[in-house]
Amino acid sequence: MTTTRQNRIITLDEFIIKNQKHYNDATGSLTRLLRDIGIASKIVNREVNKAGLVNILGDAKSGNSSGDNVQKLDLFANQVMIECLQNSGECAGVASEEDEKWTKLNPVSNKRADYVVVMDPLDGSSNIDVNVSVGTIFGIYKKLTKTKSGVKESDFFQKGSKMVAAGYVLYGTSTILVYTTGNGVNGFTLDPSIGEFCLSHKNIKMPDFGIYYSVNQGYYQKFDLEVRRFIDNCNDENYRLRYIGSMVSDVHRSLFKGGIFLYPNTRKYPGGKLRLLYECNPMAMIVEQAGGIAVDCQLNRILDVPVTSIHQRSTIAIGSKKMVKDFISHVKKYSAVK
Ligand code: P6P
Repeated sequence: MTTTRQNRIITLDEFIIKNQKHYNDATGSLTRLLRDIGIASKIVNREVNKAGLVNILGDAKSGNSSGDNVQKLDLFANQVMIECLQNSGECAGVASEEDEKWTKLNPVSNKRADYVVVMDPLDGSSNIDVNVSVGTIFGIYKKLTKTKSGVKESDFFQKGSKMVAAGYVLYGTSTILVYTTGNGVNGFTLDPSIGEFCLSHKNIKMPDFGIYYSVNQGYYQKFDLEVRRFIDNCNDENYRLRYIGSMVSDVHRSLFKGGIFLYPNTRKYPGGKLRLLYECNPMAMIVEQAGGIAVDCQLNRILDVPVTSIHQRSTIAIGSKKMVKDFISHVKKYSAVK
């Protein structure tokens, strides 16, 4: 059967190269970096998919900078991502949820490494042992340090709006890689029969509205009044509560079906639980590029929040334009802090 042009498979590599013209400095560096992240994702996917079969489950008996119990798969994903970024020769340094400090990479070639990467190598890892979706989140910045191989902390302390690319990989019923370089959002589903991420969701646009809201309702009594009133409104409107406990999964659903995901401040996390640098910012760039909105519970645009530490936490309300705007109006109406 001949494959007509419109049905032709477009792999992630082909798509990245084809769209290289959108990158300001189309030197191919960002292209190579994105492709190597794709390779790392395929390796992580292989292990995630057989986690139940290999002695890779269970607690790695160590905690990470967030104090979370670290599953062995977290460590594996972190190691694979760092190795692939090192091999790309395009990445000067990495900041990861799994490492207290950022890591300087020694580019394999003597060329200048222009970028730094921020990442949560395996988000939602508490779900691994019960076969629920987990994900990788990444963001890419052009480094500010002028020297060829130098990298400094300030290279990572850039606002989210300075990212040149952001993306996530969702290891679910299928494995999908969704990314943006600031010119729209595209999704690639892994075809295991050929080992390639293939374009499956072109130019993703987030619905302006949805019937789902996503928040850990178990903390309801600990939320501020304005958040509780917004949740009450969701209940009055008969919205459906969907909460997987994996940010990538919950935001991914909103991206395709519409909805809002909230992680407000609680007594346990007065500044919010999620990390600004490698969770909130990359997801916010993707959602904004798809037509949605991402703010913190003080109504600051997530991508404009100053980054002052690698594991800085943030509150977040992210999702469909109309639903986040409704959240914003509830905060303005009920917030004690005028
Ligand atoms: P809670 C996973 O551990 C994570 O970092 C996010 O992926 C997820 O949205 C959140 O924490 C879940 O937190 O407190 O509801 O279990």
